[in-house]
Amino acid sequence: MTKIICAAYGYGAFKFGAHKGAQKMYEILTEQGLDTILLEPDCHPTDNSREDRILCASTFSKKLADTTAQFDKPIIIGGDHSIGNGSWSGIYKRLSEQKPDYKMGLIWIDAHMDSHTPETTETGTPHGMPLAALLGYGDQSMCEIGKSCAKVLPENLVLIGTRSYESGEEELLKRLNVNIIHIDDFKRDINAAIKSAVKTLTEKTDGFGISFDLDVLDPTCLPGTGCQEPNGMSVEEAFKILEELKKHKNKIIGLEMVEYFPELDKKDMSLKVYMDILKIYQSMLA
Ligand SMILES: [Mn+2]
Repeated sequence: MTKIICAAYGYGAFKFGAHKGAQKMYEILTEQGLDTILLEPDCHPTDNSREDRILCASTFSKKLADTTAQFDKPIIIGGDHSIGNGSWSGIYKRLSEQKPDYKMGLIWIDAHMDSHTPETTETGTPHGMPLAALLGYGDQSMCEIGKSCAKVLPENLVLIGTRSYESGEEELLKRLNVNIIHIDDFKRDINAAIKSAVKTLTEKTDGFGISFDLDVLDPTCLPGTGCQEPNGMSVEEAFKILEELKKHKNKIIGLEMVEYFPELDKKDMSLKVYMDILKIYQSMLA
């Protein structure tokens, strides 16, 4: 049975509330009889300093990595996106112990790049940093989780739906030649965009993971998330990506969904989408 890990961490975002998404999902899924664990933070930032925020995000990600490393193909439910560093560091640790030199592919379905280092960030929020950390850039406490090395090679990473980012993180990803599929390119030719993503995820990898940030969707269809960005994907477009990736389900190593804010939702419309994504996730692992 698939292990579902609800990672109730919300201090990584500027707006506090994503932890409630994980807590709510834990209640719903436990009620449904699914095999679910709830992880809560042990570290609580005492002030708004960057150091404190980063320390607590790293502490939680370490706890999460210790958990994801125990299970085959887990589903991780956030929480804010800072947990991504923990999810994938733990999954990578497990797989690289089974096969040294394991090549992990990763698709980051998100309006943002999440590729800041403490040096380039303007806001200092850890949910803008997990991808840089997974690539091996950033604060040492973030980069050394699971294993003290980069968890994903730039050539095996693809971002899709990108539309809101700062120059520092864009420079890092461009310098590393990461495949970034901006929302306009995606909308112009969805089939070509998905084909490009699949190529990156499967060509030189042993397996790949999916990280889905709800803010990739347009706020008109998904109000229940903390960093809404206009001009997003429709629900149908996002599901099409997942259905195409499902054709390669034998290579899937783990699945993550983040940034659900119940307090910002309208008549549970975001919850419904979140549950639909979870259903697709479960079908990918069946
Ligand atoms: Mn994100």
